[in-house]
Parts: sequence; structure tokens; C-alpha cells
Amino acid sequence: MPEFAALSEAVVAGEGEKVKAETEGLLGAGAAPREVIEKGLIAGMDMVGERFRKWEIFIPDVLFAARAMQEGMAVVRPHLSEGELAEAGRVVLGTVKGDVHDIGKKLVGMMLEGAGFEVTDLGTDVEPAAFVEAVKDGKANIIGMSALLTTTMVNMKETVEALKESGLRDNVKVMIGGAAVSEEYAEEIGADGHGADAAAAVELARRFIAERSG
Ligand code: B1M
Repeated sequence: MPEFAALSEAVVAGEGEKVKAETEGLLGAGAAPREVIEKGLIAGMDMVGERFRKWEIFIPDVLFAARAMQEGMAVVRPHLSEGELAEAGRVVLGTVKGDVHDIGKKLVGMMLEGAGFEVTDLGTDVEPAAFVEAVKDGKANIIGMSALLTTTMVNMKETVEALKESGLRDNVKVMIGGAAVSEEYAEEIGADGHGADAAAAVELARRFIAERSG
């Protein structure tokens, strides 16, 4: 029987082919899809997040790991029910209006997927109305906005205001991040939290979901 630890280690090492093989092996041996995600893929990404936080590994390592994890997710996904997919939470991510920086936001998206979240990435230069539409379409219980420019961070506030105006603000948690913003700014604009890096964003998203369910 293949082991969950071997899958986690393959994720940490960023070995996509090995991740796929270990994932298929575990499923073939009768492991539950949810278990493969939690004890194998997510456990691996948790280790990656931890090492990234301690500066033991760097952004390229995280990207390789996240890509490898996604290869494993692609194998497991068809085995999951719709309910199981939605369980961890749905995050809609975007870089705010006027801003095209997306490297950090993509990293956040990959880490969130690694943690089992369903992620819709609206891309860059995202209008407040597009975030609102995504909430209306039921794609989000968490909105995640990124901004790298002091000139565009104001559009996070615009988005929070647009959510309020549409009456949807209480339906979602709002998380912000990116080099231009801070915890203080999150408070100032009425967001629910700030993630200093991709690992912190995952922790925050998990906290939001835990609060919602309990
Ligand atoms: Co631009 N740029 N740039 N740029 N760029 C910065 C941000 C800048 C600090 C450079 C500088 O002057 N020292 C400066 C901003 C100054 C300011 O406003 N304070 C700047 C500028 C001025 C500009 C232009 C205006 C330059 C010009 O044209 N005159 C222009 C603006 C274009 C626009 O957006 N409208 C511009 C353009 C570009 C490029 C297109 C060339 C390119 C972007 C390519 C791309 O992203 N596809 C670029 C780049 C690469 C940078 C730097 C060099 C690197 C940014 C980056 O990717 N960092 C940057 C200087 C720097 O930071 N050293 C700079 C790596 C990334 C992993 O970190 O994005 O911070 P970061 O993400 C982190 C965390 O912040 C957090 O997690 C990530 C992982 O730990 N995080 C979140 C991010 N989003 C999150 C969301 C969350 C939670 C956490 O929840 C939702």
C-alpha cells in the first residue's frame, strides 16, 4: 500500500510525476479521495508553507510544490463529489483594478488550492463589479484581493463598498494582501483580514471557514 507520507514528500520536492503516481497508487489501494487530499497533498503543502515561513525554502520551491500538488489534485478531483469540493470553501481571487502584478496572487491561489479550497482567479485589473458578480454567482464565500501599488490599493476599499452597496457584504469574508497593504489597512477599509504571505493567507482562509462552521 503506498503511503501518505511518500505523497507529501513528493509534493514538498515538487516532483509532479511522482505525486501523480503516488496519488493514483493510494486511490487504487482504496484510500478515500478526501483522505488522499488531506493526509497527502495538503499535508505536503502545509510542510511547504511552514518551511517557506521559516525561510528554509523560497518562492520557486513553493511554485514547484504547488504545481506538483495541482497534478495530484487533477487525479483526485474526478473522484470527489460536488459537496466535498465545496466543503473547504470557495475563494475568488483577483488583483484589483489598475494593477497587473500577479505573481504573489498566483502563489496565494496555488497554496489555497493546496489546502483544499476551490479557487476562481479573476486575473488582474479586476473591477469591483466583477468581484460582486462572482459572489452573486455563488463562486465565493471568501474574496481575496491583491494590490502591489499604493495607487491601486484604494480599489480594495472600492470593492468592499461595492459589496456593501449590493447587499452582499455579509455573505463573504474579505481578505487582502500584497506588498502595498497591511493589517491596519484591512481594518481601515472594513476587510476581514490581511495575509502577509501565501502561507498566512491560507491560515486566514481556514480561520474564516472554521468561524463559519462553528
Ligand atoms: Co512593478 N512595482 N510596476 N512590475 N514590481 C513594484 C510593486 C514596486 C514596489 C517596484 C519599485 O518601485 N520598487 C513598485 C510599486 C511602488 C508602490 O506603489 N509602492 C512598482 C511599480 C511602480 C510598477 C509600475 C507602476 C512601473 C511603471 O510602469 N512605471 C508598473 C505598474 C503596472 C500596473 O500594475 N499597472 C509595474 C509593472 C511591473 C511589471 C509588469 C514589470 C511586473 C509585474 C509582472 C507580474 O506580476 N505579472 C512588476 C514586478 C515584477 C514588480 C516587483 C519587482 C516584484 C513584485 C513581485 O512579483 N514580487 C515589485 C518590486 C518588489 O516587490 N521587489 C514591483 C514577488 C511576489 C511573490 O510578492 O506580490 O508581494 P508579492 O506577494 C506576496 C505577498 O505580498 C502576499 O503573498 C505573496 C507571497 O508571499 N500576497 C498576498 C500577495 N497578494 C496577496 C493576496 C492575499 C494574501 C497575501 O490575499 C488575497
